[in-house]
Order: sequence, then structure tokens, then C-alpha cells
Amino acid sequence: MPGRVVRVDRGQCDVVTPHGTLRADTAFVVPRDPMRIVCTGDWVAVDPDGDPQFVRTLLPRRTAFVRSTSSQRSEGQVLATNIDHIVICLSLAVEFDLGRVERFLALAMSSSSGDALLRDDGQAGGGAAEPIVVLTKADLVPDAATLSYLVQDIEGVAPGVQVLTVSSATGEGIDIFSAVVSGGTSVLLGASGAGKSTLANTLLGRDVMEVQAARDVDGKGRHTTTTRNLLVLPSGGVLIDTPGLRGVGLWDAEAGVGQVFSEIEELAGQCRFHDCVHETEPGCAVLAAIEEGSLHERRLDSFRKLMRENRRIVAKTDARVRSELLRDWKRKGAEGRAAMDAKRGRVR
Ligand SMILES: Nc1nc2c(ncn2[C@@H]2O[C@H](COP(=O)(O)OP(=O)(O)O)[C@@H](O)[C@H]2O)c(=O)[nH]1
Ligand SMILES: [Mg+2]
Ligand SMILES: [Zn+2]
Repeated sequence: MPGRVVRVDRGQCDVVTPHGTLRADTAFVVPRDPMRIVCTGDWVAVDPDGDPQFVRTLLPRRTAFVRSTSSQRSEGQVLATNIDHIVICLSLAVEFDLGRVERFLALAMSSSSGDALLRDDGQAGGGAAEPIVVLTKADLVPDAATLSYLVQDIEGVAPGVQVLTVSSATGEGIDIFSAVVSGGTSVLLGASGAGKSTLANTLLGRDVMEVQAARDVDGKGRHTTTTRNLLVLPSGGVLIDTPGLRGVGLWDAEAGVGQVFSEIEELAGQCRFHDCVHETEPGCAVLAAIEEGSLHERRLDSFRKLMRENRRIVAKTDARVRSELLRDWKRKGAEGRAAMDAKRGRVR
């Protein structure tokens, strides 16, 4: 019997089937690979009448949002699957961390590739999920001009991405957001306290998800949502609420990083040298853009940082890339020594 996983809880999951919601044991599909752990949003096949009931098969995924859990262990963690919209929630009540937004976007834009799709044929999924940035708690912004500047800040780091402002307190922007998520499955991501669960409750029209106490004045919030939950919205669409994420490490996100920084990639195409690394090369279009103020230096730094981080993560799992990095590093080392010698007037 087919079903969709709406909640996962240590070895068990809740599955919605044509015959109602049932609790199924995942013992049959317990994998070694963390990418193959049953996740909220998964489509599965369950025994129609076992006692207890078991998930028999985990079906290939169309899309998956994956992060790496910690840079030390470097394991991928699948947060939601078969999603159409990735909603990055940011509170307008706290200062934006633009690097974090870029990081979320890079992961979102990589949601249709990688091992998490469980495809043996190596094919990509059916197109990446669409990222959306939702700025929450708009009621806490004193005036429209400030709000518009804040929106521009985000638009500057999210080329081509829709940016919405909402307030669960006043209802502002909820109709537009509701229309956006009315098609397909959406996942709410973002820091704890961003207002995700409140937003889910607002769309549901009733309090289903637990919301944190309002006494939390710093806006950071505590960790309350402990299990992910898939909710069917009355206005159409399916919503997955997630607990707050402290860190989101990149995971197999090179294409995503390129897309998030598309203006840098475009500029790079105009550099005089095709292998320009935009540091000191003559005729560098990227450095020229920084010089004339059309590209922020923070943006280039962030791009470099995320590219490096992604390569490091990939290197840990991919021996080929690792050896490439090593060779690169050795060559650089040799070049560095040669330059040093040249300075000192030595010849090798
Ligand atoms: N002023 C205001 N506060 C909000 C809004 N949405 C959520 N909050 C508050 O923000 C805190 C965190 O909300 P919660 O939904 O638990 O955030 P989550 O951790 O992202 O799920 C709670 O105290 C909410 O009452 C809003 O639109 N305006
Ligand atoms: Mg929550
Ligand atoms: Zn360049």
C-alpha cells in the first residue's frame, strides 16, 4: 500500500495511506547510508495488514533538501523530501546573517541532485525545488521605508529568488504566501524563533505546531519543534515544518553555489583570462565590479568561502577530488617556494 511519511520518530514513522494514518516500523529499510533514512515527505510502500506494520520500500525521491551535519563527521542529513518549494524563513526582528541566507539558497538550489534522491540510474530528479525567502514578523518593522531596505538587502543576495514579507500577527502578506505554497509540498526552514511554526499555524487556521514562549526577547528562541511534521493546508498544498537549524553545512552544492552567485559567474565570463581567480589578474571583470561598487566585496568573500567549504565536504567523501586538492596544494606549495627562492635570488 502506498503512503507518505508525515512524521519520523526513532525507528517508527507515521504514514498517511488511502486507509488513514498508520504507524509503521522502519526496521526493513534501516540503511547504513544516512541518505537512505526514512524522512518526512518520503513516499513509501507499507504492508497493508501487518501487525506491527512495516515500511517495505522507500521510493526514489524527486527532490531532497540535504545539509551536512557537522564539518568533522561530514555526514549528509536529509531534512525533507519530495518538496516543490523551499521556504527560507528569516525574522525581520533580528539582524540578517546574509552568509547564512546564501548558504541556505545554495543548498536549496542543489535539491534535485545527489545521492539523497535514491536513484540508481544516476538521473537527476524532476527539477530542483524552488527557493523562496520569507521575511517574518513584518509587524515589528517600524515603517515601510525600512522594510523596503531590508527586502533589498535580501534581494541583493538572492538573484532571481522571490522575497516575501509576512506577519502572522497582523496577517500581512499571508494571502500571497498561502497562494505560493498552495501547489505541491513546501518545507519551512530557518533558525529557531524565526516564526515557522506560527506561520504554519496561521495557514492551518488552528494551533497544531508548538510555538515558543513570547517572553523570549532576543528573538533567538528556544528549540521547541522536536519532530518534523507534514501538514495538509486547508487552502491547498502540503507544508513541512522543521525544528530550528543551528548550522547548515553545505552538502554537494557546487551547482547551487554557482547559481546563488550568478552575477559573479557572469562577471567571471568577462575576465581577460579564462582561469582568472579574481585576485590580482589584469583585466579581471570581478575586481573591476568591486572597484566601481556594483559588486560588494562581502559577496565575493562569501562566494569563495562557500566554494571552498563545498570542495572540502566533497573531498571528504570523494577520493578523486581529494587527490586533486592534494595535487593542487602541492603545486601551490612548490610554486610558493620557487617564488620565495626567486625573491632571494636563488635559482633551482
Ligand atoms: N511580533 C510577531 N511575533 C511573531 C510572529 N510570528 C511568530 N512570532 C513569535 O516568535 C516566536 C517564535 O515563533 P515560532 O513559531 O515558535 O518560531 P519557530 O522556532 O521558527 O517555529 C514566538 O514567540 C512567536 O509568538 C509575527 O508575525 N510577529
Ligand atoms: Mg517551530
Ligand atoms: Zn577575474
